[in-house]
Amino acid sequence: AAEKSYAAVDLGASSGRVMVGRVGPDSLELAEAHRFPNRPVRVPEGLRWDVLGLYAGVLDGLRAAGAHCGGRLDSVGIDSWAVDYGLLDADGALLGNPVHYRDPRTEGVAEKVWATVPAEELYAATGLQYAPFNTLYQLTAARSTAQLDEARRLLLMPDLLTYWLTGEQGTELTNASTTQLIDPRTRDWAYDVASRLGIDLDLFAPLRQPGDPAGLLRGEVLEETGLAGPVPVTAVGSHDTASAVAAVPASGERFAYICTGTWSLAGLELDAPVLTEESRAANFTNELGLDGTVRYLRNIMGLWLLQECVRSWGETDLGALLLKASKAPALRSVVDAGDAAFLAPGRMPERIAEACRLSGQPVPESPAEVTRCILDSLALAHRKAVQDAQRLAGHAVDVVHVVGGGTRNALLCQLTADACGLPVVAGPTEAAALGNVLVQARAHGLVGDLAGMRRLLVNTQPLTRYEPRGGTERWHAAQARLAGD
Ligand code: ADP
Ligand code: LRH
Repeated sequence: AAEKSYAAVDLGASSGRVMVGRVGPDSLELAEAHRFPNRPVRVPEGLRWDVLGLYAGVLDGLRAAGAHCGGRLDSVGIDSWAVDYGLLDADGALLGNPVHYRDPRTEGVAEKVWATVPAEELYAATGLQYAPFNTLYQLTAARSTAQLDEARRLLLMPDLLTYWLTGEQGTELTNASTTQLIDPRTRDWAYDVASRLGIDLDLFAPLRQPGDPAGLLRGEVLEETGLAGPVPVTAVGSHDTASAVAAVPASGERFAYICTGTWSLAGLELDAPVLTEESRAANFTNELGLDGTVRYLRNIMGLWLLQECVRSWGETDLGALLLKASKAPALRSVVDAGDAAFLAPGRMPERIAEACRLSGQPVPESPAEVTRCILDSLALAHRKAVQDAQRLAGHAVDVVHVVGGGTRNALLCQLTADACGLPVVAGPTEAAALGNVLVQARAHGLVGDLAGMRRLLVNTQPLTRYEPRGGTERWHAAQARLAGD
């Protein structure tokens, strides 16, 4: 048949899902086969991912996906959050639970790294923004631990799950670019940085490009999922943000994007990295995208701030909370949503209140007021990232595409349009899964280049447009308040 069925496994920091994409030359439909929570676990040694639970969720999801298409899948692709990894011993067995990027083990580690490779040189060589959880810092924090000493192989999360499904090992490039061990100009390892920091690149499996074959589902997996073999696994843009950016339904080049979920990743798609000192100071990252593109963006704390508040309030009705927040006074208090001080879990309403108090603003009291403060702050951070990226890259835009779970939050989309003073086009919500599906379809010759993928999205996916309502000077003033001007 001209139409094919692909399973996209998309693991976000808050939930995992297995989606089924049906793709034809002019059609693209996405259905959810299975969704499961992704709950980090705190054990005595720190914060860990429940990787076996996630793998079980993937198997359940593949079974459900098969049921959607008569037991026949044309291929499977996996993407997940960045930077984290599992270590394998000489027999290929997993050593311990993968460490969560919010684990505090990397505190104070960057300074040690910079004593060997100064921060300026590191940026010039890797183009990656400073984040304490970059794999480079995680590996430095783990130096001389029994586990790392024992390790013979390191697999990033999507590569680890691919290995369990197929028995084959690789390191997919877009996600590898978040390790801070890749040179964004050569799109190959940053050999010099690694050797100066004593990081053994042989730990990594050979690089794979999005679209490369990544093996066949093992017999045992076919048995467990009821799928009819052979089912190939295809490397996709395995960094969830790379897949999401591939699925931004843009026409032309004058667009910014914001991938909103647990994080907000806001920036531009470029042909070449921006490695200037100014860009480093502004904490912009150059991650690698499809087809030689660079994802030039800034990490903003995102809906994590709200997730953590909702968790601490025990609130279950997000819709009602957002409705109340839409009626709360606008721009009363804002916090710096880019501040790494919000990275760790716990006590989020108190930490937000404290930040407002310290910057001399009214302290939000009710859940509706705190929620409004978070959404205003996110919109403000979106504005700043979109403005800074245009200036630093010399690349102007006239539309902002918002994709990911945050597109369900109409207030956030409208505030983002207002703050940026630009129209926002919201959707698709499951952008990462769509980008994942489209790269598989492309590997099978069903769709063309990135522009062709995007045309198909524009023609098939429901999108919502938000026009800016004016009043950008109020956002400018809020930004000044934050900077203490
Ligand atoms: P991730 O992939 O990082 O796990 P998602 O893209 O799934 O994140 O986005 C999750 C976020 O989407 C939640 O934190 C929540 O704020 C928002 N969201 C999900 N459903 C709704 C909804 N019905 N209304 C408003 N916001 C929602
Ligand atoms: C979003 C994401 C983001 C990374 C973070 C660790 O899920 O992949 O792009 O910076 O997780």
